[in-house]
Amino acid sequence: MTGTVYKSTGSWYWVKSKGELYKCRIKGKFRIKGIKSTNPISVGDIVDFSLETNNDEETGLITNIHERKNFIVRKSVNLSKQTHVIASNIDQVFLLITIDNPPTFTTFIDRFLVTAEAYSIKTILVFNKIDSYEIEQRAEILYLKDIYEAIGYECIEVSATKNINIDKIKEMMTGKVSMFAGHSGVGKTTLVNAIEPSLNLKTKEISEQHKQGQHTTTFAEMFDLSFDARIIDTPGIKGFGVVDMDKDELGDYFPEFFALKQNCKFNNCIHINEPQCAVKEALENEEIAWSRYKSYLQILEGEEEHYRTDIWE
Ligand SMILES: Nc1nc2c(ncn2[C@@H]2O[C@H](COP(=O)(O)OP(=O)(O)O)[C@@H](O)[C@H]2O)c(=O)[nH]1
Ligand SMILES: [Mg+2]
Ligand SMILES: [Zn+2]
Repeated sequence: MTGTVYKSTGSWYWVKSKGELYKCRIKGKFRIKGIKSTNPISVGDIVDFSLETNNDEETGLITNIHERKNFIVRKSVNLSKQTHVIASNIDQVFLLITIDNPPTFTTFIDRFLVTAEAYSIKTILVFNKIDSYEIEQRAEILYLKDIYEAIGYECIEVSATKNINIDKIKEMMTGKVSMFAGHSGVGKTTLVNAIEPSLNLKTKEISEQHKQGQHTTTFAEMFDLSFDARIIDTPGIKGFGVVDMDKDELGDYFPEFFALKQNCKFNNCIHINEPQCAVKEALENEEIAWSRYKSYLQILEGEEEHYRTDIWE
C-alpha cells in the first residue's frame, strides 16, 4: 500500500491511504542518501507499507519512502551536527506580511524567500490586516507588491478578520499541501481558522502554556481541510532550517539577480565590485529594487549565523 505521513511521534507514523489512517512503524534502520537526519521519515512523506497484525492490533510496516520533492529541516536539539526534517513535499508556503502590528521588514521577507528558494518551495506573499491600514500603509503594500510581483512572486491582500479574499486563498490552496509562515502576530492562526473554522488549530496561548512545562517536543502535523486542501501545522517549531551556501551561490536565490548573471563579465560574479556587472547595472537603472540589493548584501556580509533563518512559527 502507498500513503502519506500525516503525523509522527518518534517511533510511530500515522499514514493515510485512501482515506484511512494506519499506525505504522519503520523496518530496521532506515537511511536516506544525502540526509543526516535524526528522523528518517517526516510528515508529508509518501511511503509504501504493508499491514501486519500485532497482538490483535493491525499496524503497518513502512518498507519504502518515495523521493522527496522538497523538505525543510531544523537543527536537532541535542546533536548539533544532525538535522531534523520538519516536513516534506510542501507545495507552497503562504508568507504573511503586515505593515504594522507587527511591522514586517523587507530584509525579513528576503531572507525568507532566499531560504524558500534554496529549499525549492514556492512562496506566496500574503498582505494581511488590510482592513486596518491608512493611506500610507496601503501605499507601502502597493510598493512592495510592485517589487515582488515583478520578480515573479504571487501577492495577495487579505483580511483574516473581515473575511476579505479568503475565498481566493482557498482557491490557491485547492489540491495542494500548504504551510503558513510569518512573524508572530501577523495573523496566521486567525487566517487558518477563517479558512477552516472547524479545524480549530492550537492557538499561541495553548502552545506557550505547553512550553512552560518540561522540555516538550512538538511535532508537525498534516490536516485535511474540507475543500480538497491540506495544511501542515508546525506548532512551536521555530527555524526554517539551516542553509549553508557559498558566497557566489547566494545570488542564485534572488531570481532577478540569477536571470541577469549570465550577462555579468565574470561567471562567478558576486555583484559587488566586479566590472561589467549586469546586476549592478540593473540596480543603477532601477530595474532591481535597492531593498533587494540591500538584503543581498546583508546576508552576504553576515556572519555564518545569519545564513540560518529563524522564521517559521
Ligand atoms: N485588524 C486585523 N487584525 C487581525 C487580522 N488577522 C489577525 N488579526 C489580529 O492579530 C492578532 C494576532 O493574530 P494571530 O492569528 O494570533 O497571529 P499569529 O501569531 O500569526 O498566529 C490577533 O489579535 C488577531 O485578531 C486582520 O485581518 N485584521
Ligand atoms: Mg498563531
Ligand atoms: Zn554581477
